[in-house]
Amino acid sequence: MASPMRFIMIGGFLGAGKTTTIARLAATYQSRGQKVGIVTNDQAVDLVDTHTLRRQGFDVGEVAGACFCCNFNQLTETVAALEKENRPDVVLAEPVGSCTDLVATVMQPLMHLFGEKFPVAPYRVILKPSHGRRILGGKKRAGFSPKAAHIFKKQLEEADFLIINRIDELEPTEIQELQQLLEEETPDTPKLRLSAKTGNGFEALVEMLDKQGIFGQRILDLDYDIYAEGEAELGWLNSSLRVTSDVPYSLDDVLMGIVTRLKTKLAEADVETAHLKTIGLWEGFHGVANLVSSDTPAELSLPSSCETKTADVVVNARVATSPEFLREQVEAAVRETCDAVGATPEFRQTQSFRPGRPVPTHRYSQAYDGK
Ligand SMILES: Nc1nc2c(ncn2[C@@H]2O[C@H](COP(=O)(O)OP(=O)(O)OP(=O)(O)O)[C@@H](O)[C@H]2O)c(=O)[nH]1
Ligand SMILES: [Mg+2]
Repeated sequence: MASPMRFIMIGGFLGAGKTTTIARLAATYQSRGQKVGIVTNDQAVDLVDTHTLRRQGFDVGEVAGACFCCNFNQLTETVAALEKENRPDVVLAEPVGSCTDLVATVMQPLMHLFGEKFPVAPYRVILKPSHGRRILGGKKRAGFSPKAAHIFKKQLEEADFLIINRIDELEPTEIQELQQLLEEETPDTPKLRLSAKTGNGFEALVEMLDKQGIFGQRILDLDYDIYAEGEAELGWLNSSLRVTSDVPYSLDDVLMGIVTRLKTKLAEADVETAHLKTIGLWEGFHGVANLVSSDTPAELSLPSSCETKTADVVVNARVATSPEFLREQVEAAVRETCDAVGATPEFRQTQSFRPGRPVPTHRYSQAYDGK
């Protein structure tokens, strides 16, 4: 039999740092001589994450149109396709950031149905400090409704271990405060501190993921009505467009222009952003801009340094508002940004909706005992 492919799933709320962590993990495993395959996931097509990871040279398969739990077979087929192409030693999987109950619906079925083929690593969930502080701290204006905040907490509850991310920008007292909030919520779960951006804390993470043992046993007690209603409070938008001009423009100005204008528009409407991300692609260049919360600045997380007359741009937005309003705001932000640099946008495809009720392919209500 071929050697097993280790399956590592990295969970966490929208914008927590999953893709950034996966890219760093993939590079780490490759430097050890291991082959890596990545599976991205979204409720719609045109994923910024898939483009971001492919542009970094990784083998990426995509489950687009439904989350892993509701399309379990597509997850295993996508892994099989990666296997056929260039058999990975490690498969890194990123679930949708508004999903929970992944132990019962993904890890348990994988262990039961494919255990020998895919030994499963500890399930790791990343804490997003901006929303973590507000939601776990019980702040009145946490940004999301109690039902959406419930999903955030349930994600933490099912983890084998937790990561406090973005320590590069947190004061020691802020890290301590987050650690304390997590201890109150999940006293029995080991916790690590990490900067997915700088790599600080990464060795401990890799060591933790290398652990052998029985993981993915924390099956949630979850009310699917609350879960579905919490998820449906988010407006979801994926849009792809081409931006052209007679004279070269700065691709980074376009990416940051879109995100900064959207930040202002959404703040004026008093709606909370879970994650706005946009990637610009042209020939060998790519750049990414993000906004992860209403109370943090827009960021050019990856400059393209590209001056061009043409580029393809993909916008993914997850915001606590209606999909119609979100679409209007995204289109307005794109048009205003293009006007400002003297370019013209041509929208190619836009999907904008509220996530539907999760209906898992499998759901294990008890942990599989290995028999
Ligand atoms: N300062 C800092 N920024 C980070 C860190 N990790 C991630 N980010 C930034 O946070 C933003 C979101 O990161 P992603 O890795 O895309 O988050 P994600 O969890 O994959 O987001 P979704 O796929 O939308 O749920 C990006 O702008 C990253 O550059 C970190 O450790 N420190
Ligand atoms: Mg991601």
